[in-house]
Amino acid sequence: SINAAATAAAPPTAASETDLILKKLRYDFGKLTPETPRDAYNGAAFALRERLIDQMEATHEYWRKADPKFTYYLSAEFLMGRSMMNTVLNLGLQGEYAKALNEMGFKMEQVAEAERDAALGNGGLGRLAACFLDSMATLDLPGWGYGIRYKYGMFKQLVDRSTGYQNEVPDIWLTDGNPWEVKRNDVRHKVCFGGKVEKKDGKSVWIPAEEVWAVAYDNPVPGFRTPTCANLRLWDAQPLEEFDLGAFNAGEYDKAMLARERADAISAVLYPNDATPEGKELRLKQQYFFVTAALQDVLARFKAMHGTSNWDLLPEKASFQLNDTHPTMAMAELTRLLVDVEGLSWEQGVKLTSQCLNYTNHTVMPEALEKWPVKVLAKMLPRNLEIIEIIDEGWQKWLKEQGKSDEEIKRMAIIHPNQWNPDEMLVNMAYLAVVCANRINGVAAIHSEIVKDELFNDFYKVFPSKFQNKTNGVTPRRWLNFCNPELSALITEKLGSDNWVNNLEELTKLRAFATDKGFQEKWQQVKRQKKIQLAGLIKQMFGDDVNLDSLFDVQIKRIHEYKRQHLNVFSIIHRYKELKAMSPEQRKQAVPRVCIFGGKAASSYDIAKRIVRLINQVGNKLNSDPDTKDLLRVYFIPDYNVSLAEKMIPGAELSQHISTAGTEASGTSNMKFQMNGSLILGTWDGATIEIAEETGVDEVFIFGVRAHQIHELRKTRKDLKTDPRWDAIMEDIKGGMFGDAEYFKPLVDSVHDMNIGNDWFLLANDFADYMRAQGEVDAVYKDQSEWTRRSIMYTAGSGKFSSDRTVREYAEDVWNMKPCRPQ
Ligand code: DL6
Repeated sequence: SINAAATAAAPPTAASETDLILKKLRYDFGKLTPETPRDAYNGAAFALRERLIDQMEATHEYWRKADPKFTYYLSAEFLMGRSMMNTVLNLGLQGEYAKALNEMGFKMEQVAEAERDAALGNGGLGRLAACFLDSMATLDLPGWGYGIRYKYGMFKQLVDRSTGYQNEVPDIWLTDGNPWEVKRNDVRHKVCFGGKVEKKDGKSVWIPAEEVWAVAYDNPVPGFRTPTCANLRLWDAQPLEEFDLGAFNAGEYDKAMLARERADAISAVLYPNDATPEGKELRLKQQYFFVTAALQDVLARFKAMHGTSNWDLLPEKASFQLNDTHPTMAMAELTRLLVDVEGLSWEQGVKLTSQCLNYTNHTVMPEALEKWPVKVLAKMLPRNLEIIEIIDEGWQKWLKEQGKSDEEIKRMAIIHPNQWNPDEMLVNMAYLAVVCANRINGVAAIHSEIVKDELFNDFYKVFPSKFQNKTNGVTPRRWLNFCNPELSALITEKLGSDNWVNNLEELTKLRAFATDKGFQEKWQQVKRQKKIQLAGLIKQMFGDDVNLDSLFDVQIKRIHEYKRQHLNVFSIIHRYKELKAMSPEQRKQAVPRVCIFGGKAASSYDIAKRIVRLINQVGNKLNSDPDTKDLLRVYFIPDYNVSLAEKMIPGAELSQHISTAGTEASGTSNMKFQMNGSLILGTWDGATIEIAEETGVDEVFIFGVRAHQIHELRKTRKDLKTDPRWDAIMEDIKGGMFGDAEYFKPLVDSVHDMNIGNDWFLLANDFADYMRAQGEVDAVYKDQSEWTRRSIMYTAGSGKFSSDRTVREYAEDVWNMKPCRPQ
């Protein structure tokens, strides 16, 4: 709303933050004063962006001169969440911005709420990548992230309140503009697809059928209390020719736009991490697209610095971390670029590739370990396929020379028949990565053992020194300091400084105060405050007031059978029935609970969607039952994302991490909850085991079978005599206690009817011990002093789980690089 008189007013000079914000608002948005929080956000964000760009440019100028070794983090997902508060706080500008926004009539928190989440990730894997970037910048480690600038992020989850169904709609996150990125029109690389490979003078020459541009968008990543500002470079696909005028003039309008549409599709949407055949080709295209763009970019930088005759220097200057199998086409692509484009010998190309590339495995789920049909690769990336074939041939030959049996060689072949369809040959991308990578790691101690002993055991026996563990971590800036300022202030007051934000191990000093009554009281007051805020969110979303004396019990993560949200909801059903059977006097002794869930089910994951609906339907029944509603509530928070996590985690008193032992590679929300003093109800799985070791195994409510028992238990599951309470719950659901018995039948059958499902994730085996642990939770909660002591012990034990520690370990053991702080 520009009015003529106002526009004629003298433009503000950028002397103060207020002036800068108003100037941005005026010239970029045509507004003289911010009328809404979104206006204030626009002004503030674009003002901050200028500082970020200055800092990023200064960092890169410094690094160009200092020429340190770089690490490039290649990931199909970066779950960055919101940027404004992170920027303000990392740059140390909270005072200035709070004041400036106040002068305009806004609170900073309210303005921050106007930002949309950048949800370019499914869950833990993408969020880990975001935490690592924060830590790399904070530790002054020269590092860049590379990924895709998806036009549509992770889908928006809608939940129909009355029926409980999940629906998905696109997440159109860029409509209002994105102040946190800079388009680099001049930074672009050609990406080719399809066509054929021809032999010329004994060399393979790829004649592609389709070409697009990968155009760079830079997203500055500021470190905390350092001048270092790293970069996340995301690629957008653009057609080489915007539009075919010849076709247009001939009236073929669709054909005229075809190139644009095909390019658009590549960077259009982040796929949900399920295992559907649909879109497989497009997914491969996406993966190759960002991988080759990143590699070309790095090689161009290397050549600019070191020329074209110093290729042996490459491993001293560049290390790549491949985040799961998604970017593992890099193994063939770097060889292709070095050999076919730069003219290196095959031997040198392959050697440099394996010196520079490292692979992190994030899952043992076979469906998530990508395998590409040879047919698809032949059509889309014929030269890469040829390279993989040569690598595989050499690999098998080498294995033979090492005396491996035919059976072993068959098991370790990179290209092998599809287990379910022997006529189809597949390229096993994880095997390719393991064969070619310099280092391979899992993401928690138990997971790394499984990687060595089961998943890649044959390979581990061949090169044991390649394998490592790097237990995950999360950034304490976002996940404690920023999302829980109240607890952070209390910690800082007690420890006498806030050095812990950069050195989380300092939190161990809190152990000395865990039984101090005065400190416990202050700790409880903070938790109460955070519970009030979380209750406010429930009120805002559902219109309900919840009993603040209830135990706030939270399970937030992607919905998956292995994560076992259904085990949680089954136990809630049992609790409900117990409460119903109690007399009013007995009920007075019960510990009230508010059970809060959040998480998206992949759109084509049928059972996961049924779990979402069951949680909602249980909530619908329980929350309106006058006998129990003061003692037990269930809420499913729709569209769970990073900014909701920032609100839910600090308010939680208990969090559940109840995956079947050996299935959750690490988990990272468990670390965030621990930092915020939430107790954990969990299984012997992923990083929960290490959290228990750090906190004290007796402090954690831990239950269930161990990973090494799983194989045997699966074989004998059909003979298991199930707990009568379990049987009753199954009958209740099948009997329609929560409506739509037909709809819930497949879910119940999957864990209960051994003729139909097989309870692969062993819910029934763990049920009784889970109920025991739940009883222990209630008993400890009745003793608030003991509960608070444990809560302090959790935070005190969380130092290990800072991503600063994880990234430092990667830098030392994998990347072999040192910090380089701009002076
Ligand atoms: O390492 C980050 C994160 C772990 O904490 C989770 O336990 C694990 O499930 C997740 N893995 C994936 C891999 N998925 N795919 N596709 O998301 O990684």
